[in-house]
Amino acid sequence: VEASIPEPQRAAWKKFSASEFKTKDEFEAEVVRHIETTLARSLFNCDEAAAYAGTALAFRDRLVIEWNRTQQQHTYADPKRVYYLSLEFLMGRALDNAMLNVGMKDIAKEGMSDLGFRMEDVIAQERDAALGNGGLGRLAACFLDSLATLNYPAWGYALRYKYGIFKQEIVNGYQVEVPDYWLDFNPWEFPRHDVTVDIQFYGNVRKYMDESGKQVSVWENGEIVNAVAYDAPIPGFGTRTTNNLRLWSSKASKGEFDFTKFNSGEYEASVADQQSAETISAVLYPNDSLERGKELRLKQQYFWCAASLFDIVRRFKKSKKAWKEFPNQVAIQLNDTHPTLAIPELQRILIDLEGLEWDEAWSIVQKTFGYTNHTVLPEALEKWSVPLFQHLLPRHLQIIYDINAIFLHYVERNFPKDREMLGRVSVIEESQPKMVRMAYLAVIGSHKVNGVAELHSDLIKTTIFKDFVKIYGPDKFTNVTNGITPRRWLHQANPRLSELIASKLGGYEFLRDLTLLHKIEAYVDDKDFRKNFQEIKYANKVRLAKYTKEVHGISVNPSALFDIQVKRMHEYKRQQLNIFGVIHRYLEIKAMSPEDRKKVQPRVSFFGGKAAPGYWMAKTVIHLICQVGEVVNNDKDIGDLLKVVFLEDYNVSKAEIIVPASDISEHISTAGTEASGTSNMKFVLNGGLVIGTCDGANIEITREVGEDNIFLFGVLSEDVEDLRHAHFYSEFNLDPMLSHVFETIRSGIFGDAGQFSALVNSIVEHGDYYLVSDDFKSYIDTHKLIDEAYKDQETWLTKTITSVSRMGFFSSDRCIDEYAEMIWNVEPLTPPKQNGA
Ligand code: NBY
Repeated sequence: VEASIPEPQRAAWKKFSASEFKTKDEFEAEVVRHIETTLARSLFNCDEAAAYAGTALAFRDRLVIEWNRTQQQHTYADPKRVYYLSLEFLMGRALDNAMLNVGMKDIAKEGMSDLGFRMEDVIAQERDAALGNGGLGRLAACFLDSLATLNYPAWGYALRYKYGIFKQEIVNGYQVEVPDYWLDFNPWEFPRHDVTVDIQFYGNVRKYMDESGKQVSVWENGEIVNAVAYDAPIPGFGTRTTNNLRLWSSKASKGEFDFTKFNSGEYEASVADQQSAETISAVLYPNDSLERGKELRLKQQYFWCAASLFDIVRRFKKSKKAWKEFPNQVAIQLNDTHPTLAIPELQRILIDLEGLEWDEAWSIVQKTFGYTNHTVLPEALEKWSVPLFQHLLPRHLQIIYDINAIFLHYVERNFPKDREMLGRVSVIEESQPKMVRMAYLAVIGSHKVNGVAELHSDLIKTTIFKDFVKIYGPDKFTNVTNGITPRRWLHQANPRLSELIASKLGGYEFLRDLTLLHKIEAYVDDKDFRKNFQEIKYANKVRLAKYTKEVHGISVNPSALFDIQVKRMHEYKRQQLNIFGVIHRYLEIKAMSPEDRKKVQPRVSFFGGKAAPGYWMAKTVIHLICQVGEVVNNDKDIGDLLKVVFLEDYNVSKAEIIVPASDISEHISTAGTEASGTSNMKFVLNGGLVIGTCDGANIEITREVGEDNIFLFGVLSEDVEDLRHAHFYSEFNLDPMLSHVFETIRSGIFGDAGQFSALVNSIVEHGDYYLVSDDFKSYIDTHKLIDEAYKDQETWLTKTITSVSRMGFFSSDRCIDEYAEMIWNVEPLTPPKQNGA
């Protein structure tokens, strides 16, 4: 490539090519230059926002240099690449992460102080990039961090939503949703106005025979929307590799205006067309577990899949390799079923546009895709109505019917005795209207399907994909237990703990190989280490207490046991079980003599999480938590013995304050419903213990840390079906403690009881689907054990240190290496040494 550029120009470029700041002075010079010239501000009007912008731009320059270098290296070496297709990337803030990954935070901190600012305040100026709902989106973000850190040539593809997940305000104890317009100032993205793709919708399919007698399909007419690429650099930790996250933004295809309309006097109409095109990437759907079948959502999915595949295919074609090499150059991972349209889209590109035969194309498709399932909840499985599909994507519907016909034919030949099977496994559900089952299409079009924790991966094989295991054999299905990046979730969120660990392990290598943590188990009896460890936990609790006071006006005692449940609000996650437990605790304390109260272990119960805007039951639970807080926090009998806090607008940056401050965190889903959970890992890694059910990754956490270091309770997943059944067919006996809780709610002390009746009735009258009544007693008993255990601070400390030292397995680096080996078949591409390039 370089040889094509004449020597004099090459020399000039080399001479003036941008370089990275290396010293504090150079850093300050860059910040001041950016503030004065890029932002056109000065010493006299430089506030914290400007200091943030200057710092971000200085680091961005560094990132861009390595980003360009990485992409050039990848273009030149042309290795097999991984493409992670996810409609969500819950990235949080970028600056702190960039400073730590590049390794210049200390220098920057001193530089900022010279310029009159505190780094924490500067970092806090950044808005979260909140392009996700919850665990699925955050997992994608952790994966990008690991992919770059491990030097895998990888790209993420998503949508550039104008509005991320809504901001949650609590007004009079109710959730109110406020739009999150986050793009006012975003130094981390680079518009690529030259990288665009035209995306087609609607229209019709014309079929004809060409000269050779081959049947040809042409998708014609309809509407064109333009996709514009926006790129963000993803730096690895302690490596020069800087990967790319490409976000697509939608735009009217004829540029600013439709000039025919414009010239014929339809100015408003032409602007309206433009806005309708821009609507496609306007907003992230805020449902984390319910598919609502909205046309705009399907449009988003196709827009994003088509743009990404066009881009991937364009890159592949530059290498001039034969099509059969495609799966050796490209691995595409589908993060849940949201990108399943990529399967028929690639088939369409290969047969309609590139002229491949069906079978050859289909074999390429199957080898290219892998599909990760994140849920077994029936209401979360994506289905699209056939008439909607026909209208929006007529050619894709034909291709899906063909895929299905060939598949069903295969099933029929191999399972001639099981006639029912055809209806069960068909991609088309024979309902009114007919529906396309996206998960089945994803299974059929991929070479591997994985669940996200052992139990979950077992469950998908025995429930939703049972028939597919018979059809394809068990090897198509595998497990990759989720992980988290220790860079953000230890080093960044808990710098003092990271430093303490580094002081014992002789450096920060554990952040690149988290299994090294096992070596700190040797210090579990070391007096100084224990003291420091405990002191850091206390300081993190003080930080959360301060935040709680400042933001919510509630004083909490940092010496109390901090009990935290933060995650999306959902009946299956059972925040209702938690708040019923809190009410029970309150009633118990109220009933005690002053003498007995002295023996009570003081607690603060923290909750946080967003409810999907249309999910009334989840909103009711938020309201109950807030109302219970009002009563308990103002009850003079109770004082510091119990506080209840609902932390508003839980998000990634708040998690970085909340997670390191727990003594106990709650992961209490009905067994078999939480695919993995990932915050459970974050809490334990930061020196907290878990109360949890035998569900998702709790089971593997138990295996790693040992049964003595976790508080498990509740029914097992294999018993859930029978218990549900029993609620309808035998007498429904409520535990007297739970009855008392319900009576108290009905008494109206937490406000108008009417608003909580649907919640209580879902248990006492409508079958208690999530088994709150079955698990209530063992939940309460387990909290008693926790109170007792916490009183013995020495033993508690031993449990937490031991647990931290055994969390090495849960790094997303381990997880990404497993994907690379078992699913993608890709190798890392090591960057050149700093000066040997
Ligand atoms: O994915 C979560 C699982 O509940 C959790 O157990 C797991 O640890 C995590 C990572 O594997 N799933 C999740 O967060 N799902 C969503 O956010 C989501 C978002 C959108 C839709 C469905 C689910 N949707 O249908 O639009």
